[in-house]
Amino acid sequence: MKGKILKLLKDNKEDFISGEKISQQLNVSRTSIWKYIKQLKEEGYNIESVSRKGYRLISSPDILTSEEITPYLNTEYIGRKILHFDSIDSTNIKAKEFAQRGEEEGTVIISEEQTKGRGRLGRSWASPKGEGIWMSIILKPNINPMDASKVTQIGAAAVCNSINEMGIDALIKWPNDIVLNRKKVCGILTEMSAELNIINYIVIGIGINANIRKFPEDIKDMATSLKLEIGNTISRKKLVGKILNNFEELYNELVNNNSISKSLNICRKKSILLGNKVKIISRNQEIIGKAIDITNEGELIIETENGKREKLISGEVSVRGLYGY
Ligand code: BTX
Repeated sequence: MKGKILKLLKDNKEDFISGEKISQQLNVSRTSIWKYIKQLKEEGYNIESVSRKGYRLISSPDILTSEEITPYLNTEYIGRKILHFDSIDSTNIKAKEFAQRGEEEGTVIISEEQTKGRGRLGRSWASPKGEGIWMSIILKPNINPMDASKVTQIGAAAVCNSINEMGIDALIKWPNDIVLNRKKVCGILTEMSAELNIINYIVIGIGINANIRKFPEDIKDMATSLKLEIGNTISRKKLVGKILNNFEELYNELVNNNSISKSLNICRKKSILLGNKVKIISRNQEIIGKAIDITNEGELIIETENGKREKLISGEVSVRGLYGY
């Protein structure tokens, strides 16, 4: 009901809408309306209330709730349910709990802050309050568990496309980073629960440094935010909407045709690695060579100095000048 009242206020932004009208349209008592308006005000909505005129929405807060993101969505199922938190340990941890308990595909968990944001291999992810996009999408694809890493490529393509649509020229650092001016602006963490041949669920966690103003000392040379690079505060809700829209389109290709060709075209076109000399640490082994291509399965092909070609499914990649190599 709160969402419906908010929608009415948003649709009537130019004018006051009377309590009576809201009550008639939504079939809810005047007292309940007053309670919901009070809640909205507590969430940061600036609502003017004038007796005999009614209510008027002056401004909305910068929060990533379902009510704020839905107007930007054109998806069928991705993000149609958004669970929003003010502060939690990690959206991936929360999403896994929900998925385990039967939450359906497409549900998105978003938090304004993460107190234990996670990167790969137990590393941590800085997630300050209200300055980034910290979200996880629950997926239940009927694909082979061996193909789960393809979801990371879909996520990288969706985020890169969306940032590009905002007029910012981000690039993809295979397999799970988006970089801007050679610094990391987004990281993706895909986790899965599976049995031998069947996936129970996949959680794809996306962390975007949207409006972060200052980074901790230990990562300030490798990390950046969209705001620091372009000089403006960006609309987090608009960007979330774009990411979910792009994600659904690209993910549908995997689910319906067992292919990620559209995502890979973006990953190849926007790759910061292809054509460059790279160093990769994969399964405790260090490989130096030239990044040649990304296969249709999403693996990176490296040509070493002795002409041997290696295919990698994941790894820690550095390029000269990027992250200190
Ligand atoms: P990664 O292992 O590739 O990168 C983690 C490394 O990146 C850290 O060790 C640190 O050096 C650096 N780092 C930490 N925080 C930041 C930051 N905010 N910006 C840039 N660099 C940073 C990448 O792992 C995957 C990150 C996924 C984060 C999302 S947020 C929503 C979801 N929930 C959750 O707990 N994780 C994911």
